[in-house]
Amino acid sequence: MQNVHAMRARVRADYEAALRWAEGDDAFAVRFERFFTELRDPLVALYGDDARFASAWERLLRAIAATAAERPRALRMLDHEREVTPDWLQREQAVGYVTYVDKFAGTLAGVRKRLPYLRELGVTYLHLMPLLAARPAPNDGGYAVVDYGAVEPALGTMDDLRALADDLREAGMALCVDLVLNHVAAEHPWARDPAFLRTSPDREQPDAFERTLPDVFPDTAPGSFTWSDEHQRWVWTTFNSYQWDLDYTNPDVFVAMAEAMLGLAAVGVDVLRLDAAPFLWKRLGTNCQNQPEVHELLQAFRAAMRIAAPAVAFKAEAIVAPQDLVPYLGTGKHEGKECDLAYHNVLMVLLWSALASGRVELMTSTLLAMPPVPPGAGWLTYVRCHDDIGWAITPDDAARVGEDAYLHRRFLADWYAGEFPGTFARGGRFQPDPRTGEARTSGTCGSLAGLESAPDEPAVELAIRRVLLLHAIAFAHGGLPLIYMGDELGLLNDASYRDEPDKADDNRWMHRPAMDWDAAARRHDPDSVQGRLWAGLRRLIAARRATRAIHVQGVVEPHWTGNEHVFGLLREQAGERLLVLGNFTPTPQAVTSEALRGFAVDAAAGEVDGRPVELHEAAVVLAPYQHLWLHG
Ligand code: OTU
Repeated sequence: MQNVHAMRARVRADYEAALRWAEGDDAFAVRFERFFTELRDPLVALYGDDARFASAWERLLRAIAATAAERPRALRMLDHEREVTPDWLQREQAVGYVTYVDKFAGTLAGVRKRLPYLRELGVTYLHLMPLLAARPAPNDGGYAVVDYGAVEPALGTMDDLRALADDLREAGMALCVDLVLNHVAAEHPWARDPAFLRTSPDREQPDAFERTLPDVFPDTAPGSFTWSDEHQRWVWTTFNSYQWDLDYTNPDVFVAMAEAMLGLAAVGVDVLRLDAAPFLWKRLGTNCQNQPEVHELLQAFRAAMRIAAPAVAFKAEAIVAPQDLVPYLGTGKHEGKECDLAYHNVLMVLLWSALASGRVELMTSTLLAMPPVPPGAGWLTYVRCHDDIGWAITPDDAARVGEDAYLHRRFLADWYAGEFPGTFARGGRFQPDPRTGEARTSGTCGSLAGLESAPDEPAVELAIRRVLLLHAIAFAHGGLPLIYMGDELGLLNDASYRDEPDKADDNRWMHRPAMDWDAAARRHDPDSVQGRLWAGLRRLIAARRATRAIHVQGVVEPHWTGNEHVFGLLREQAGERLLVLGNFTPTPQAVTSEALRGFAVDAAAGEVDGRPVELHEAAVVLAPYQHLWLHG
């Protein structure tokens, strides 16, 4: 640790050098001063004793200074704008959309042509699934990168990405791109260097680690290590055998990944989705997730980005328990902030749970127990994404409402696999565990909500109402709501992946259908499924825009309605109050006026849902799956 102190003094000397590299740029000088210790301290703590650190550090400073110096005027302006608007991702106007480039529009150039569609929907944030050069299939949908400096050739070039980023900026939309930082494709040049990997000559270490390591893909990729003939060693592979984990104890790995991030910033990417963030640091005897060093790494990445390109934000992809999740939004050591956004996986799981059971006690009590989000950060709320739904219901959550977590998780897996009496859902079991009968769930929003199984028009209408209800809560919750490609049209499960050998064993592909532009063309027909969903989502987006209480910095609190089938969500910001009620059953449900605690119900309360409000003397009655927006 003596070295650490010496190193701290040494790196301070490099400060002057870095300032010279970005000579004459006052804004850079200010940012460099402001974030210097936030960059230095975590890195010195992680690598101060490592002989490789001195050269890595210098390379890092040069990369930061170069990125800042090369930033074109439009991006510098954006840097300034976002420095004075730190809540730019959390405003009530923000609405996200996530899609695969190829499935949506073939190529990046194709996406540029489809921007009017996204504009019409009201999208302000576009997340494109992995688009950097990946190994040939199988590549886990692009999550096995061979070159962080190039776009996947089938999708286009870096120039196409830059042109798309320019168009999006012009249209007032931010661009989010995936950054896979835990692992690289086995074919990546970095994977030729054993110092970039976690390897072991024999089974001793792997066996020791695997005693406490959970399997992410137990069914298709059991174990966390893969034998490499090339290295004659076991290589750490948390996910698939062709995704090789990087060794972040090596400072050169940190700098290589920082350079990849800075490269994307230079092209005009606004948000980086940090894939599989919890897994970056391994520790024997643990599940090798959420280790304290992960937070130091993220704080250092963030500080580097704040100096080079402060317009760029980070989104944490950490599907972990709430107490482990909130630190990714920045409550760590060194006063460093980390990510600006994180997926609210718990809300997503609770929405589907409430829909299956028709009961809201678990959602109400679990959300009440959620730790608050640190100031300045926000949730990403969503109903579906490209991954499976893992039924993350803990024994504590279930016990609070007198349920058994294991039985409830099994019920949800059965219900959404379409194998429970009375279910409306058509989905698939993902990575089923034959020992426990548990499984995660695959399926599109439309299929899971009953559109696929609906035998007649009344059932179709109920399914549409379910889709809209879940989105209504996600949109009202606060944070940045994300619409998953095709859900705005009710696209159903796509079985074609089963005919593709490289995808057949991964049923997450069932909910990654190609965009159906013929279906999209029906979106203005008010009688079509597409027209009803489209109009419903547009009403939600308009309601969000018009409601200041939705601003993420305000209060977000579940509200007990006295009816276990009707969820209540209370929002409050700057004196404006909003209570959203949602009926999670296919039958009418009443909420007494007393339970509304002063919120008056008027005709306008039903406008967002699009159905009239049924008022009785002392109660309001919600139609099947109806949501009401009460202002107070
Ligand atoms: C992520 O998911 C991606 O979203 C997946 O599509 C990838 O397959 C995977 O990384 C590998 O790149 O476990 O079941 O806590 O939940 O990183 C999906 C984070 C996953 C993990 C998450 C991972």
